[in-house]
Amino acid sequence: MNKSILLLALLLTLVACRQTAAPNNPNVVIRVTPDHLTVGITALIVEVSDADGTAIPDARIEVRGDMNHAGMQPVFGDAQPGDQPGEYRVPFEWTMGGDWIVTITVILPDDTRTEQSFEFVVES
Ligand SMILES: [Cu+2]
Repeated sequence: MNKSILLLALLLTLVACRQTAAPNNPNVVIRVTPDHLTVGITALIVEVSDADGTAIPDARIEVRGDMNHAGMQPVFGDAQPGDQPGEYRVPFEWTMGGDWIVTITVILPDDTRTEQSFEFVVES
C-alpha cells in the first residue's frame, strides 16, 4: 500500500516536470496595463524568473512583435533594466491596431536561449 502511494507520488512528480518543459527554462511574464494596448509607443514590462521563482536579473531579452496578417514589418524592442531585479522594461511601438504576437527570447548568462510567445489585441 505504502509503496503504491510512493510510486504514484513519483509519477505525479514526473508528469509535473514534463509540463514545465526543461527545468532550466525560465518563466517569462509580460505585464502591460490596458491603456498601453492602443496604437503608439508603450512599454512592455517583462519579468523573468527561474523554475523556483527566483528573479533572473542578468538575462538578455530580445523582443519581436508580429501581427497575425501578412505584409507587416516586425517591430523590435530593446530591453532595459526595470525597477525590480528580474524585471526588464522594453519600449515598444504598436504600429497598427489588431492581433499581435510578441515573441520574447530570453538569453541566460550561459547562452541558453528560450522563446515564448504572447498574444495581444491592440485597439486602433
Ligand atoms: Cu498590421
